[in-house]
Amino acid sequence: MKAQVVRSHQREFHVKILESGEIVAAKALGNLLKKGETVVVGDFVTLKEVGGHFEIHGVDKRENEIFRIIVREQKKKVTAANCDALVIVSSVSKPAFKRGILDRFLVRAYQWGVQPVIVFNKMDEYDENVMDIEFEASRFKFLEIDCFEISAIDKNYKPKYLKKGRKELEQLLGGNTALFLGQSGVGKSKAINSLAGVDLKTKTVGKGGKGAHSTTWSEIIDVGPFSLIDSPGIRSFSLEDIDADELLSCFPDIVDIAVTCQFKNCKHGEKSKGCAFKELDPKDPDTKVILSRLESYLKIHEEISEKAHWEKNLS
Ligand SMILES: Nc1nc2c(ncn2[C@@H]2O[C@H](COP(=O)(O)OP(=O)(O)OP(=O)(O)O)[C@@H](O)[C@H]2O)c(=O)[nH]1
Ligand SMILES: [Mg+2]
Ligand SMILES: [Zn+2]
Repeated sequence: MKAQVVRSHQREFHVKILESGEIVAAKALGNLLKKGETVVVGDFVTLKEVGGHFEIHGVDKRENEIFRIIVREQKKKVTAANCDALVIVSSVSKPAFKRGILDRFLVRAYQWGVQPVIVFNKMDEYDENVMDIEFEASRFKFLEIDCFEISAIDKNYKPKYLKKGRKELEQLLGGNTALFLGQSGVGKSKAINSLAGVDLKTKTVGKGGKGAHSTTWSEIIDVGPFSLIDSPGIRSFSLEDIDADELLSCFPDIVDIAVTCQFKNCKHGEKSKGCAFKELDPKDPDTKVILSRLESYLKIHEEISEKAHWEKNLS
């Protein structure tokens, strides 16, 4: 029979039998995990009942994978599969909003091939003097990414700055399996609790505004109208496993302009001759948006190129 993995913990799994909706514990056949293959949350599997126990006998081809390459081991580590949407959560108060981090999560979304949406959380603590949510959301207009403003602790919070809030987010999630991603402490678990009406563990943000980890492994929460996957906050924002040449394709809004630069190998820097980004009309508000995305791109590009250089020097 067919089932979907809804929870994984080391070698133990919980799977949902598709036909009955029943959730049962199952073990994966040893050779399934030995071949370097993994069984992860979201996987559709073939389940067999053997002597009163359930065994996972095979994993279906995945629609997409949430993964990282462990550079040192040249290995791909998959943590979830078959996600319809990636909900990137950021906080507008504590931990402080960081534009660069949001852009880094977006790079991952494009690398994985999963449609991202952005949720600005903790709007009950929003302060216009600290950040400009309208500008931050406008940075994604050329990517056509939906942005939502919510408060995970106040269900009645109505959107004031963007057009979309909790109601629209729930609509978008309808029928989908969405993976929640974001820095530790931004309120992923809290938001899922609030959307799903369940009680996942959350933890108080420490004095420094740095979130303390409280989510340790992934599971799918079946809410009925939609399914949500919580994930531990990512501490390391390193994109070192992404190729410097591959990075541009993870900035679809930048690519369109970059291909019109005079020279194919244009670095898009201050002094780059014939660079299309320098031709943009400084009076056009869209220019500010594009240049701010370019800034992120250049920063990440420099970082991953340096890394490659450093590694080359070692060998
Ligand atoms: N004021 C306010 N606090 C919130 C909101 N959402 C979450 N919090 C608080 O922020 C803290 C962290 O929330 P969590 O949901 O545990 O954060 P997380 O993103 O799941 O963190 P990790 O599991 O560590 O990755 C908790 O103290 C929450 O109560 C919100 O909308 N407004
Ligand atoms: Mg959490
Ligand atoms: Zn250029």
